[in-house]
Amino acid sequence: EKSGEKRRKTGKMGEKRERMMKKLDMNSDGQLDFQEFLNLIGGIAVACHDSLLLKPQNP
Ligand SMILES: [Ca+2]
Repeated sequence: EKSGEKRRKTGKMGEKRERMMKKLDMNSDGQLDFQEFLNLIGGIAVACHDSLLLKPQNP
């Protein structure tokens, strides 16, 4: 029963994570190096920056 729970946990979540990894893992070594990590952070920063720009600076 415990192993079944573990399998369920790695199922959908693992798939989603794997897909994200493939997108971020540019040299396909299965892990994020510093440059790939920066791309992830950069993407988040751009998304935050865009959402900040949508807010009116002077109400
Ligand atoms: Ca990599």
